[in-house]
Amino acid sequence: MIYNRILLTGAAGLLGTELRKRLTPKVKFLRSTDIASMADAAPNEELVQADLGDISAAKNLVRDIEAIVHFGGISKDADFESIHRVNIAGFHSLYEAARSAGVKRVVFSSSVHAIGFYDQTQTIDSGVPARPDSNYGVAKAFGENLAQLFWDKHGLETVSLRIGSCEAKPSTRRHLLTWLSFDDMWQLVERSLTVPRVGHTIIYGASNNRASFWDNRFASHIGYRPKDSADDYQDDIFAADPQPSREDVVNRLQGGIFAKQA
Ligand code: 15L
Repeated sequence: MIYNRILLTGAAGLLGTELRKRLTPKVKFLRSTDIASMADAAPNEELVQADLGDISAAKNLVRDIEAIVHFGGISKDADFESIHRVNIAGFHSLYEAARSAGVKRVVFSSSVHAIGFYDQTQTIDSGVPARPDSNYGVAKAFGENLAQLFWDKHGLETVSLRIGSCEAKPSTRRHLLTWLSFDDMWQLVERSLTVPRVGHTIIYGASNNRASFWDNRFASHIGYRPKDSADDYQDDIFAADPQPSREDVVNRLQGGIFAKQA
């Protein structure tokens, strides 16, 4: 790890909780933040309860920080006002504060929903235009563009991880394509904080799933080698859902249910 003073946003969430456990033994100092309360700070950890949509909070969060693992914000689709306040205006404030404070790198949890309108039969790399499937997806695409701007203009590096379905285990047909295990998610974050130069790199966050529709060749410099695979759960998933219909958006588009009209 080349960074020792890290801010983790979204620290009380499912992935944030996994990251807290794995980051604290690896860094000198971790500042963990979330809008929800967090318990049991490690000896090298500071807990700060804060709302990322409160644009005055960002300056305090990034003080003396070298890198940000940015997994915070609203984690599903919502009305545009809420998404705008937290995942667009809030994220912009965080980047502005980060740049002023001299933060070197951000690892940003982007999402499959930035490209959710691609069909599940299409193989795409990280150079394709965004095709967001929801307000949430629009904000993820915005976040990736923000990261690009701050790299091009200010030299602040970001790895945008287009995370598929990061859960303890895969349970649906779509997960056979999108699943990311917690261990592989951690490998992605650790690699993103270790590789000497990333500029702005977009990488798909999926385990080694045979049916995957994602091609990560533009991000090979990250050195990500997924160890897990949704294939190991295939028999149970096929048995539970023997005849999936392509009429159902969940089985047709990469973003699944997020692409369904509200
Ligand atoms: C996401 O981005 C969500 O945060 C998560 O809850 C899942 O819905 C995931 O996408 C997915 O599409 O499986």
